[in-house]
Amino acid sequence: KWVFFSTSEQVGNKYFMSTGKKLSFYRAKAVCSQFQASVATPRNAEENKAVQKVARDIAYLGLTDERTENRFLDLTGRSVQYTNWNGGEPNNADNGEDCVVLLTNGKWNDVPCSDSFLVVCEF
Ligand code: GN1
Ligand code: CA
Ligand code: CA
Repeated sequence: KWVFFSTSEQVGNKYFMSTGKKLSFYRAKAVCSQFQASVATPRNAEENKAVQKVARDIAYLGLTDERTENRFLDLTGRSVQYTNWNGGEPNNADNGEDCVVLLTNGKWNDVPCSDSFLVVCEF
């Protein structure tokens, strides 16, 4: 199945690209893996800005606290240094928010992993 990546942003040797499609987190991971890429995980403000530019809507980031509540790990299982939570987040609303999205203002919010959001991969 063909997947087209439209916009891209480069920071150092990292490229962020979006397919423009909205998927659950599970499917977002699968799409990025298919290209030996991973779901975008900004490590600093510059990378966060780059993902914000690529994402024309609310987009998944490659972080979850599904293993231990309120301990957000990247997809390799490491804890992260850089975070950019929106005010009041993460709040694990309805006891069921273990995935993370980048809002259009660049801030982060935890959301249910089953909800569909834009896929941004990092290469
Ligand atoms: C949204 O719709 P509401 O208010 O129950 C959001 C939460 C945020 C909250 C902030 C699926 O929840 O993650 O913490 O707003 N839910 C979704 O007020 O985006
Ligand atoms: Ca959670
Ligand atoms: Ca939330």
